[in-house]
Parts: sequence; C-alpha cells; structure tokens
Amino acid sequence: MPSPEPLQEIASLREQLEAWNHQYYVLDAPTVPDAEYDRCMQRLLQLEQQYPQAWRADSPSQRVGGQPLQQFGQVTHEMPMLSLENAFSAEDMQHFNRRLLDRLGEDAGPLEFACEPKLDGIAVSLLYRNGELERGATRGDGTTGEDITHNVRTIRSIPLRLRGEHFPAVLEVRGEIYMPKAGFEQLNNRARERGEKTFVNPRNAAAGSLRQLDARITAERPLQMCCYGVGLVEGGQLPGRHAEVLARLHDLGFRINPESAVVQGVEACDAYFDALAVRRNSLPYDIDGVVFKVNDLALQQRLGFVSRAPRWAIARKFPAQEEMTRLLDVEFQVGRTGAITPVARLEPVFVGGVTVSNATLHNSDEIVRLGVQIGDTVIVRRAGDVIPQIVSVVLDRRPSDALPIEFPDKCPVCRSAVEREPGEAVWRCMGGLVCAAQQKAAIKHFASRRAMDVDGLGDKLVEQLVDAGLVENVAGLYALSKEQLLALERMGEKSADNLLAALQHSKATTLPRFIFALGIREVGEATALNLARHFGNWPALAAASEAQLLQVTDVGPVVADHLRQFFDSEASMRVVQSLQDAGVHWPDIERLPQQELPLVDQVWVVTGKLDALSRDEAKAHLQALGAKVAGSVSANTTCLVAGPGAGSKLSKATELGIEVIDEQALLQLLATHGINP
Ligand code: 9MJ
Repeated sequence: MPSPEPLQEIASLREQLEAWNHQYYVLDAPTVPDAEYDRCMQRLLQLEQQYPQAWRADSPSQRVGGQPLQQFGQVTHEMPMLSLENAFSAEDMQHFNRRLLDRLGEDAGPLEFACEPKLDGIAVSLLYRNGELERGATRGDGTTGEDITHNVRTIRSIPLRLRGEHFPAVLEVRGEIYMPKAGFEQLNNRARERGEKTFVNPRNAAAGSLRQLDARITAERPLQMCCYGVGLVEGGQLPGRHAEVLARLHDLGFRINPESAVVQGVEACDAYFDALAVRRNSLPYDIDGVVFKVNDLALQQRLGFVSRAPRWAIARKFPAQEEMTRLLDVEFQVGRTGAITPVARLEPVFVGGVTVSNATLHNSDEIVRLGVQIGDTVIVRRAGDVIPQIVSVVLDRRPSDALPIEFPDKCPVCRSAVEREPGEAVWRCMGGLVCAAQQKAAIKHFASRRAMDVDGLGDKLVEQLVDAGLVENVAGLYALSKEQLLALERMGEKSADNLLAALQHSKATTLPRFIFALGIREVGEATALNLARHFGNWPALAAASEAQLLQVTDVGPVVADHLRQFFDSEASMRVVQSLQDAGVHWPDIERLPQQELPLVDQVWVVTGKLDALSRDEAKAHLQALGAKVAGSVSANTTCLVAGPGAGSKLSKATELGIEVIDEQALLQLLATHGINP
C-alpha cells in the first residue's frame, strides 16, 4: 500500500489542476502561467504512473484521451432531446407570442423571455451521477444518440466533477459543443501546411472532432461547450426560472453564454435579436440565430410540447450565411500588380443578407483544393463584409457536362506571359504597364481617396480613358485636355471642368500619400507613412540601399526588394519625373529616425472589435509610432489592445501580466503623438 502522502499529493494536484482548468476554460480568467500548469500536470502524470491504484476516470490527466474505441455505443436519452421551432421575422415572433398568450391567458403577459445566442455546433447531453461525469452523448435523432463520453472528457470547459456540494444526485446538462472561429482557423491553417484536408466550417470541424474513435485526436481540437439547459434531474431541486438554472450551472462549473439576457415582452426580444445581428460576425464563435425561451419553468410546464419541439421556445434565425448555387463560369481578373484572380460567376443567390453573383476563387491552388468545375453546384458563404467565398462542391450534383477550369497560360487582357514565383500561390501577368488591366488598376489606385484623392475620377471613367487610349499611366492623367475629355461618352462640359479642377487640386499632396499612390507592391498606407517619416524626402528614399530600407519599421526583405525594383526601373522613374514636371508636389517632412519613434522596441497586439478604427488601421498607426504589431500574445508583448469579443489573446495577456488597454486608451495614446484618426 502506498503511504498516504503521495495519494494526498495526487488528490491535491488533481484539485488544483481542475481549479485552473475552470478558471481558464470556463471563467476566461487564468491565474497561473502555462508553465506552472504544465509542471503540475507532469507531476500528476508521474505519480499516477507510480501509483496505478490511484487511477480515476475524472482525473484531469485523463483529458488527453485514452485508448481508441472500436465503435461508438448507442445511448437512449432518458428524456428526449427536443428540437426548436424556427422563426424568420418579427411577425413570426408576434405569432409565437400570440400562441403563448392564447394558452396561458392574456393576464400572463407581457411574458418574460430568456434570450440566448443560438450556437451553431453539436447538441450534446452530459449525465452527472453524484457529481461525477458518467456519460456524454450526442443528440442524434433526439431519442437515440452516440456515446461520446471518451471525447467529452477531453474538453476542458466540461467539468469532470461538479463544483460545490449541492447538486441533484442525477443531473443531465445539455448544451452545444462548438469550435471557436479562431481555433477553427488555426486548425485549418495547420492542415493546409501539412497538405491535409481542411474543414468547411467550424460546425463541421466540431462534428468531425467529436466523431473520433481516438479521443487523443479530440483532445487536440479546440472545442468548447456552452450549456443552455437541463434534462433529467433527480434527487435535488433546481431554481424556478431558466436564467436562474443557467446561473446555477455556471456555479456547478459549466460555461454558459455571457450574451444571455432576460427581457420582458416580445418587442424586447426583437430588440435583442437586432442588436445581436449587428454583432454576429464579431463574436468569437458562429451563431445562426437567437433562442427565446419562456423564462418561468412553471409556465414552460403548462405550455408543454408539440410533436418534437417545446411550445415555450423558438429559434429566430439570421439570414443564412451559406447557400447553394451553381457555378456558371470563371473569369480571370488581372490586378494592379498583375496578380491573376479567378472569379466565380454564380447563379444569383440570396446569402448573408444580399444577392451574390460573384465569389473569389483566390488562386489556382484553391481551384485544385476545391476540385470545382464549371456547372457544379457549390456552397457559397458570405459572412459580414467578407467577400463571398466558395466553401465546397456538392459532388453528387455534378452534371455530366461539367467542365474543368483551365487556368490561362497567357494574360487574359494583354496576352503577355504569366509566371508564378517559387513558393507563391499567385500567377502574375508579366506585361507590367503594357497590360491594360494593370494600367487601369494602377490609375484607379492612384486616384483613390486615400492616395491622390482625385475627386470624380471613378472606376468607369478610368476604364474609358484607358480604353480610348488617352491615358497609359498615372502621369498621363495630368496631360488630359478638356477637348479629349469632351470626346468621351457621357462627358459633359461641367464634368470635364470638374475633373480637370480635381486633377489640378490633387497636385498638392503629401509625401506619404504620393508613395502610397505609386502602387509599389506590398507598400500599403502604413508602410508608405513609415518610409516617408524615415527618409523625410523623395530623393533620399529613391536612393536608399536595400540595407537602409530594411531599417524602416514594417519593411522586410520582400518589401525592400519591391521598393528597389521600383526605383531601379527606368520606366517607373520616368513616370515619377513626369508627375513632378506636371506639378505634383509635396512638402518634405520631418525625419523621424526609427530609434526616436516613441514605441520603438515595443511589441503590440490588437484583438477584439474596435469601433472608431478597423484593426488594420490601429495596426498601421501603432507601426507608424515605431511599434511592431504581432498576431499573438507572448512574453515579449508590451501591450494588448482589446475590444469587445476579445478571447484567448486577452486571457493569455492577463495570465502573463501584460498591460491591456481598450480602444479609448489607444485613441488617447495616438492623440498624444499627433495621430487623430
Ligand atoms: C443553441 N443551439 O445555442 C437550445 N441552443 O433549447 C440554445 N439550443 C435549445 N438553446 C432547447 N441556446 C432545445 C434546444
């Protein structure tokens, strides 16, 4: 028999590790560094190996997954797991409310509702007996599901033992297992790096991860569970309102959705729905609607069920973000830098709140990865303002006359050769400024608001000018005459005058705008600003060696190379000279060598949703002050800017004791350095 000390140590390590798990995965408030957690876990594993008689299924060491199963067992739910009726409009919600009041009597109104984001994951049931997790099961058909106990044990936000002492002897907790968006992206990035198959969306990734016979695989997947109700309850009492039950579940160690709210009356449900719809895409997980539940459990009992759904709940759905449609054709667009992008022409389909008839296919690798052909039925996704994407092909709907997509071996616009640099996914037209597509794109960029800001020079007009042979490059704009303009279709006297005035006006610019307007590859607004501040004037920049360019914040070997190529190109320099000859001018600016920038040597991270700035803008401003902006939080991070919806980066920063500021504080900091976005 082992002496009591190691057994005591095992018990206290288990308790400590579970407490940390709970803080980290349920409360989002880690208290110890990862290294300390890892040391304790190693110690526990070592002791458990030494004293196998101390083995327990609910030890935190078991969360890594045990021996693979041969197959899943079946579970018959003690109480059926119901589905939800759907609503698609405020009108449907009114009908729902009407039905409730018809059953309960007018004086029951206005009813109190619990509102919860409807997570798009896998519904599961967890059965706890005497506080211990005994069984986890999928919803399946509502009556029978699959036994996934071995997999749910690996999910850190699921307690293996209930917390506290007061809980029903038998408690079935229900909720949704899902994969947060960030974890999904990371998982797919890793799969892509290894040349493995990627998951279509977070829901499929969650389902695939749960359906593993080998729980060691599940253990490595970033799964979460959020609870939204109970099933079987025996030998104990729970509170009388749904929201109170959820609060109780939280006390017992479960994660519940922090967005949940209680409101009075159906109009307040609509307001909750509208507010969440706005924030939908900035939440760290996918939701497909809002679930509204009559909060009073006694009223729920009176309302009962219809067929397979409760009368007391409804799921109001957001417009779908994925729809099926047909791929009619693929066109190849040539961008400013010659990059050739395949664009899918689709049978118009209503998705994500708008009618979509184009989607990007990114590059030739993406076409291969999707295995898509012209004529295929495809699934199109449009989430928020992101450009629509094709996520997958419905292969069993492929028509017999489907055509493989052939990537062009010549530029579709100027017939120049196309090339792809080793390691790059993009093919480029080598025609440079000979290519009308590149000419047009370069001029559109030059004239755009954040570059030279030529008012009234829209995309259509640029196309007309290039097609009419009036302008070949940006310098040509300043040589345009009123007569030439008047000869264009739909160009009146007044518009011609306005355009000439706008061109004249644009000549007085700033050095950062001018650098940005040139459209040098990989030189965005932030880099242009850094270059301007570093060199102070154009001749110094144009003469800078690669080594000098590398001194500039945000400039790495690739950008330095693009810059040198631009300055070494006679054609490019001729254009710059003609612009200056035409009167384009800017004041030199005060040189701010890198060493003197206020945030030099600092590493910043930006996460969550910002209001006044986009994350990219915040990043650009920080870089302009000399900071490096990183994608993840580490011990080197100086400060984290966290907006609402910040997730794991915020936890990590808190854990590491790194300074965290909100957007307001960032704006103040920028203002003190003269940046007022
Ligand atoms: C989801 N999917 O988030 C329910 N759900 O309640 C929430 N699903 C549900 N509640 C009863 N928040 C049946 C399903």
